[in-house]
Amino acid sequence: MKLVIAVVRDECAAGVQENLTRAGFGVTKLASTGGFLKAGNSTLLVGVEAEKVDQVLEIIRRSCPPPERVQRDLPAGEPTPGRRRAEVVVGGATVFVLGVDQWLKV
Ligand code: 2BA
Repeated sequence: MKLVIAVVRDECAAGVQENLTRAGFGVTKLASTGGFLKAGNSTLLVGVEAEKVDQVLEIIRRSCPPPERVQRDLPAGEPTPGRRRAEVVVGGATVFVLGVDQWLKV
């Protein structure tokens, strides 16, 4: 059993969630905030059998616009004091796949 954690842009979160649900996967969407840009994003939790992880990753991949490099205004203060703009990657998804010891409904 695995837990897929995917951080995606808010704009594509609903599409990813819908496509995962249509394909029969359980998904939970959490509102989250990126530490660097301090902007809202979405974190999706998907509990899934190990052999279906690739299917989940493929749905995430095709539901999010591909990553691209853009210039963005940075929020004031740490961790980049004095810097106003930076090149960052937007789009795509940042994905973690974790092993799950137990999956229970109690
Ligand atoms: P943010 O932390 O707001 O980062 C947004 C984008 O800014 C990153 O895109 C990256 O291109 C750039 N960036 C982040 N930290 C940077 C730094 N110290 N110096 C220069 N540029 C930096 P992504 O890498 O695609 O990350 C998108 C979002 O995924 C992140 O939003 C954060 O919410 C999450 N994330 C990324 N890596 C993570 C990690 N190792 N652990 C937990 N969450 C992560």
